[in-house]
Amino acid sequence: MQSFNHFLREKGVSGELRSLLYHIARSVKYINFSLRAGNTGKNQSQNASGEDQLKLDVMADHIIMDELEKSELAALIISEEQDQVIKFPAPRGTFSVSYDPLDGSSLVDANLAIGSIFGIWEGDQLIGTTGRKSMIASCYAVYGPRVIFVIAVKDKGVHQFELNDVGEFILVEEALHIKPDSKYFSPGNLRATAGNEKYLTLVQSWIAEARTLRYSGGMVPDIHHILCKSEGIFSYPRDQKHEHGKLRLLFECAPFSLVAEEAGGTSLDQEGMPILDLEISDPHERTPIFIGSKNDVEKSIAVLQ
Ligand code: AHM
Ligand code: MG
Repeated sequence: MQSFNHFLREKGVSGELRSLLYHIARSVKYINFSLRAGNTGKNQSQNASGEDQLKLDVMADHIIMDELEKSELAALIISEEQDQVIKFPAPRGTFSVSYDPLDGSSLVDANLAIGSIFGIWEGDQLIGTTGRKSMIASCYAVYGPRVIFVIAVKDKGVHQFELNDVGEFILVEEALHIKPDSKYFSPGNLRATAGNEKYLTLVQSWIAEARTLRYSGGMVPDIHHILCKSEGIFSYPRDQKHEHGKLRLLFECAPFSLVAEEAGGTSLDQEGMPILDLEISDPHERTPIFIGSKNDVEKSIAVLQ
């Protein structure tokens, strides 16, 4: 039984990064409690992208913000639920954290699995950099029947932890791996097939190959499924109304792209550019994403050109 702090210390992860991850993990425990006990209703407010917020979206955002402030390790944070970046006054650390406090909140009423996603960046400048240059770690939590916490550290792999009954995250699987070819598919934004024959052809080819469909409508459990089974592809292309798709570069796509690459998979935009090489021009910018088994993702992009 190894706690994540002990495990990461053995892997040579710095004390500062472990401490930041400890605070993130603490916020995950409080969010998990709020999900079980809190009010699942609407908040009568909208986030930076003009989407309706649940009370739980706002609560999760505040829990993370407070915990990151207490850590004194983050210089700057930016949340999917807030318009502006927040710069913490001194004493503060050298990391920036981008996060989606409650991804898949439209699934809360249906009681499907949802998650939180975090990107950890070096320095206090996100605009103008790329995930490849500045992201040093990312992590996500899956709130399902069990609470799972997955951490990717640059050049140190992807590792899965599970919350036990006494509130500790214990290692359950080391060095998660994504194989190059897969028999699963998780086709997001199928609405795009209405205006994009190439995406229709791609989805039909997955059906013709008799692949197994695994799609829940939540990016976190859908991509976590790929990590668990060591194979799969998740897609979320642009459509006529949304020229950059729906999913956000800083809060969702870049953190998961580090996870995918560290596990031996890949993550590309619709033109085949690695998501980790996209330059950040706006905190709330979006990008189409194709992520998972390397050969599947590359073949998919070829079909879409
Ligand atoms: P959210 O951050 O507002 O919850 O939106 C992100 C979620 C993803 O988890 C999921 O892949 C996607 O929205 C599904 O959206 P849609 O059903 O509109 O295609
Ligand atoms: Mg989200």
